[in-house]
Amino acid sequence: MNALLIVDVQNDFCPGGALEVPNGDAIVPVINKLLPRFDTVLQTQDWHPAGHSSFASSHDGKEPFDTIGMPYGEQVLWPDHCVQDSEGAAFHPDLDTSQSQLIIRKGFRKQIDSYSAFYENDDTTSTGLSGYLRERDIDKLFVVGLATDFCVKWSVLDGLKEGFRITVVEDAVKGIDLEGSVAQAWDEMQVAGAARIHSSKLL
Ligand code: VGL
Ligand code: ZN
Repeated sequence: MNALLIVDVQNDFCPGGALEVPNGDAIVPVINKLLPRFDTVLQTQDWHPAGHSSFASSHDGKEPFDTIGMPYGEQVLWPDHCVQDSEGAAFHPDLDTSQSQLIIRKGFRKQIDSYSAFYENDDTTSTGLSGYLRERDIDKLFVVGLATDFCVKWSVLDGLKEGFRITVVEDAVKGIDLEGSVAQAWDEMQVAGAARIHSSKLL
């Protein structure tokens, strides 16, 4: 069984948002068009408490996009974004969320960031998504959303490790692109076994 996984299509990742992805909102109509092709639609929502450890503002002398060593490894520091219950954390108003059957919130533990839909950045704390998919006999995910080089990439790599087949819809993802990180993300995803297609192939 297939499912569509929509990663973090939230106001803060769209133009005008706190951590805007260039043209992030351009994927919204593409995703809406794909929805009728799927019986199962799942979403993730970046959902941080105020003062989250991934925010540069939580660390003296640090600026957004600096990096810092965390107990679980290197962490990029971000502008404050997707704070719980804020407008920035809401889904883009044009995204049709009516078909979404599950929304996985992530990044809600103050001390750990969480890019992937499957595991938090410590690579150990599970979101429970693998179990949900297995119980529902879903073995193949089509992944869309934001950002290609962070939450999309880590969701894809973890999903492959968990044994799911994964296809990334190339015109339904957009990236932040820090020093070539989008091209690198595509490399990593494809080397790990992800397929890449254009949405027109699904319509
Ligand atoms: C994301 C950086 C910080 C993402 C979330 O959705 O790709 N990136 N939090
Ligand atoms: Zn975040």
